[in-house]
Amino acid sequence: MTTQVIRAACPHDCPDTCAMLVTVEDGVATSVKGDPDHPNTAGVLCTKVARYLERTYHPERLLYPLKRTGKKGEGKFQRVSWEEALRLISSRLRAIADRDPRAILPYSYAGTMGVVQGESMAMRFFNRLGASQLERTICSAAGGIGIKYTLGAKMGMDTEQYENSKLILLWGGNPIASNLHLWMRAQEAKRRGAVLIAIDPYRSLTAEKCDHHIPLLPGTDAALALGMMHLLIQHDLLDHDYIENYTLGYDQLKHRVAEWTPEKTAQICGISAAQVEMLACLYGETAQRGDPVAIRVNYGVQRAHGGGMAVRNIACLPALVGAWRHPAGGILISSGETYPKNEQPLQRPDLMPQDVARPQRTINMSTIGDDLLRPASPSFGPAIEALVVYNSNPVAVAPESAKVESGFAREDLFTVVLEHFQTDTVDYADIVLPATTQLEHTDIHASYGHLYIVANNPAIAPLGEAKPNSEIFRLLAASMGFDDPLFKESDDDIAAQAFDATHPHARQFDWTQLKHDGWMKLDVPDAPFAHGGFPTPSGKCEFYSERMKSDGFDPLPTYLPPYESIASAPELAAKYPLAMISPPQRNFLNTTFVNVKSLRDTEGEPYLEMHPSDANSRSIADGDMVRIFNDRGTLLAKAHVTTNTREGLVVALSIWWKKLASDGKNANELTSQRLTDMGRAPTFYDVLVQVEKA
Ligand SMILES: Nc1nc2c(c(=O)[nH]1)N[C@H]1C(S)=C(S)[C@@H](COP(=O)(O)OP(=O)(O)OC[C@H]3O[C@@H](n4cnc5c(=O)[nH]c(N)nc54)[C@H](O)[C@@H]3O)O[C@H]1N2
Ligand SMILES: Nc1nc2c(c(=O)[nH]1)N[C@H]1C(S)=C(S)[C@@H](COP(=O)(O)OP(=O)(O)OC[C@H]3O[C@@H](n4cnc5c(=O)[nH]c(N)nc54)[C@H](O)[C@@H]3O)O[C@H]1N2
Ligand SMILES: [Mo]
Repeated sequence: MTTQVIRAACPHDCPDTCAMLVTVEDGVATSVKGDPDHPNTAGVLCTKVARYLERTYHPERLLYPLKRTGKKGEGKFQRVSWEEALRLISSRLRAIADRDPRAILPYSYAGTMGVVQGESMAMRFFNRLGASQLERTICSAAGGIGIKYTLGAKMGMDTEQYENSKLILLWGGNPIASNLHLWMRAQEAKRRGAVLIAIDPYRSLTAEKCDHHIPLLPGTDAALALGMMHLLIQHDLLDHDYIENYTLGYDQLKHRVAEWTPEKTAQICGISAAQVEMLACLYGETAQRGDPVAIRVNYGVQRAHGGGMAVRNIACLPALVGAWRHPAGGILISSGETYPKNEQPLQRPDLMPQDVARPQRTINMSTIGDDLLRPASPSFGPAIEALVVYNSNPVAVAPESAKVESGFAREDLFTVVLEHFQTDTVDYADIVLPATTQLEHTDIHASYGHLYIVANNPAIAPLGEAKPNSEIFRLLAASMGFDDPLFKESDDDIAAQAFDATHPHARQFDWTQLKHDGWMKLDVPDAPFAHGGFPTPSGKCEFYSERMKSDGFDPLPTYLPPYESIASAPELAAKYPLAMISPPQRNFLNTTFVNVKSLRDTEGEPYLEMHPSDANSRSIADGDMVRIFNDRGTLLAKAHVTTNTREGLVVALSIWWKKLASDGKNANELTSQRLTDMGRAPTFYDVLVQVEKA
């Protein structure tokens, strides 16, 4: 028997991007473990990826190309050869491209976060084709823009430093579920005497374990940050020297936050003035003592109307108290832009045809429901005639499902899906192509949590006739007659170009070495903004932002209420009085892993958490089936009556495969396609519903 241990990377959409060790015996993977030597992974994998073999060797893996035989959505297919599948796809795409290639749309997100199996060969293909561009907004676009206005880039604290913090605000995130290795650092900090505070409308697994929980109303975080700034200034809990040297617009900010008294803040956030005081004073006083104060701001705050502004406001706090002076102080939303990614050579935007009669067209992935149903028009351009979906499950994850499904059900739409499993989206495909999993292909990974580049070596041969995405796009390019040499580059060639080794952060980057070592840390200073140096236009932390002004926003921190809330939409709230959020279940990763039985069994069935007073007034008992509805749709779930939610808030942990739910639906039946203030991102947690006993 031959036994090998292969260095690999977890590919999933999670800030932790774990370094993994895969044991292979006679060509079969027999164990997947966290690399004990990798400082972030520390030998620990989450419950989901610890089951990666169950997913890889799942009896329902797609192993052969398929062609549709039933109606769209029915999920009936017959096996075809790769030659036949490629011929069917290229002849159809060529016919559409001859009329207008912009009628073809790629739809992809972060099923794998790998550079090779993500947007490299695929983007070269779609750019060369002249297809519509996809605006990838579904997750982090609002906060990404918000943080950039204040700090200049998506970068910040090193997650490894959180264990040295003395106060950690976990703001709109549930790291026990979705950023496990940060939670491990937070627990270490707590053992060393730190105070942990969760700011979250819901008592999540994480909030339950923190010292304090501030259960504000969804979509009101921008107001809470304004109220904190008011108090920091009023009580003079400031670092005047830091403000003077490294920030812009303090006087205007001071003027702006004057009206944000604890009472006004509390009223908008649905909490008490004492809670606002406690939060601001703990933050300011800890910093005044010279102790590091840290904020981890996550995705929960971005999924409402004012999500961009909320992140922009929260990002002002560390500079006010001088938290950036310490490696263990500051804020992190994403470390993504610390990596010098080589997008130009990987994606080759220069291949896009320059045709004045057909200017480039961009489609927002978050409004795919509306856009698939839109006819051709001068402002929109051609109707979408073909979709090529990879690394994503839009039928389940995109908002306002009823529209998304009607779009995918169009008989005249040609849909190709590259997948591991027969997802809700695959059910609507004309052609299905089987993709390899992380154990079967090569890749290289950045992270949006830590600061390492992680290599993924293939551990086993592809199962069945599955192929890597990169290879599928190479084959599609060949069958479309694209013969440029860049479509012949291997996965190793692509990985070797992933990062710019002339950039100071990645001077040690060398793919051959990395494949052997498994991972390397970027070369960045411990306290990136200790002496200013913010990548903003002024080089300072911008309380006042000229760029925001020219982009049409208020240049100072402000509060934009949710689209759907009792305070901001009283007429709608009269019909649908309950706010609904649908954050991730611990044992699923978006919709990935929902079909892994052991993980699904842990989560049971779709349920709706509601407060006892909301349940009682509707005669709903724990365990009853309930109907959740609004103007966009209706969903069934089992009621869990619990004080983990606040009055007026219901929580539908997500994201279920629709076909695995009793009514064939999930929470996106109720979400809307309205977009955030910044970044044109979805407002998944800005939703009003009514609930009744089913
Ligand atoms: N297990 C698991 N891990 C994941 C994922 C997963 O699906 N499952 N998804 C991955 C992805 S794609 C992402 S983007 C990240 C997400 O990472 P996080 O943002 O840490 O993840 P969530 O678990 O969604 O936590 C969001 C929290 O925000 C709260 N929240 C909702 N609305 C508001 C609000 O208006 N204000 C505040 N302050 N809080 C609010 C929710 O109750 C929830 O507890 O996690 C990644 N990791
Ligand atoms: N209601 C509600 N909706 C949400 C959210 C929410 O909190 N609430 N969260 C939103 C967020 S943050 C995000 S990021 C999106 C996530 O949306 P998606 O990025 O679409 O994530 P998944 O649902 O996990 O689907 C990824 C798919 O990619 C496939 N895949 C994985 N690796 C590969 C590969 O190598 N090749 C190919 N071809 N396929 C592969 C997986 O099998 C899986 O079916 O959902 C959003 N939708
Ligand atoms: Mo996400």
